[in-house]
Amino acid sequence: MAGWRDLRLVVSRADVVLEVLDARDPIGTMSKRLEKIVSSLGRELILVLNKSDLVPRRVVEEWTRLFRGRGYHAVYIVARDHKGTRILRREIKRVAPAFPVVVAVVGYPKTGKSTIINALKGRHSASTSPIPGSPGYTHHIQLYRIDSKILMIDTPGVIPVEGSVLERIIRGSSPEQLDDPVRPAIMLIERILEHNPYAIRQAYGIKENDPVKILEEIAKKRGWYYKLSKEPLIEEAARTVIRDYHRGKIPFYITPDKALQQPTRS
Ligand SMILES: Nc1nc2c(ncn2[C@@H]2O[C@H](COP(=O)(O)OP(=O)(O)OP(=O)(O)O)[C@@H](O)[C@H]2O)c(=O)[nH]1
Ligand SMILES: [Mg+2]
Repeated sequence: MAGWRDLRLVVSRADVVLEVLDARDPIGTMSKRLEKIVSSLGRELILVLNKSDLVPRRVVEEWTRLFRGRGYHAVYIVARDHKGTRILRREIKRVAPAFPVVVAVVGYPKTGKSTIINALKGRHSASTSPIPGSPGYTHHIQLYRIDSKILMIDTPGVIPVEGSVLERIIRGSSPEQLDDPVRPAIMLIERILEHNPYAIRQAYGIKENDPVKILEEIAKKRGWYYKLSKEPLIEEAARTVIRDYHRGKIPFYITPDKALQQPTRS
């Protein structure tokens, strides 16, 4: 995982930065620190709300309006289905100070950065090359040619995950790497149920409301038990919940009015 210095280096190489947010939880996936770096270096910033297929259109439009009202450039897309890519490309060209423009795609893990680049590349050109003259982390960063006017930088794992304890745990490492997936999975389930009381029922057909019982039920349904004690293997169920959340299998999203009622997350 790279650090803030690497992020600064990436931003300094770009003219425009796309901050990729998860449309299900845009505030929870924003990085104030990234935005400070972008503005201190005088670069252009565009918020890209990705995965909007997982959110009703009126909600993602409300989010976009709210961000624009706060002075951001903002667009929403479904990178996976190549939806909204034309608008995004137009927005990039609108804010570009000069051409060819170099665009860094930055955001928390699994927000869809690489998918965005692939969607914009389309069938045209896949030619890539490392950024010339870059030391360390940025040496490995690839430059993608989108068209004759746009070059893009993909940045895997460049934002150190801040935000809530939950965000740090579920986005900081893959569910397979977590020593204790149960605690973050419980926090995640609580957060999901707070915003959609039916989410677990819809995703797994389980009617429980207690997070530990939910994990037990998931393990039982899949036949996951400890060999010796024959207790349900809730660790595996916990990993499944985190993975399903990233994949969008659990119906969950936050509306702007709810997010604005909540105190700023620490
Ligand atoms: N539902 C939905 N899923 C998406 C969308 N875009 C990307 N994904 C999925 O999100 C997951 C992560 O996508 P990536 O493009 O690998 O995300 P990334 O930000 O490059 O991830 P890292 O490089 O690991 O930080 C994949 O399973 C994608 O299929 C989208 O618009 N809608
Ligand atoms: Mg990636």
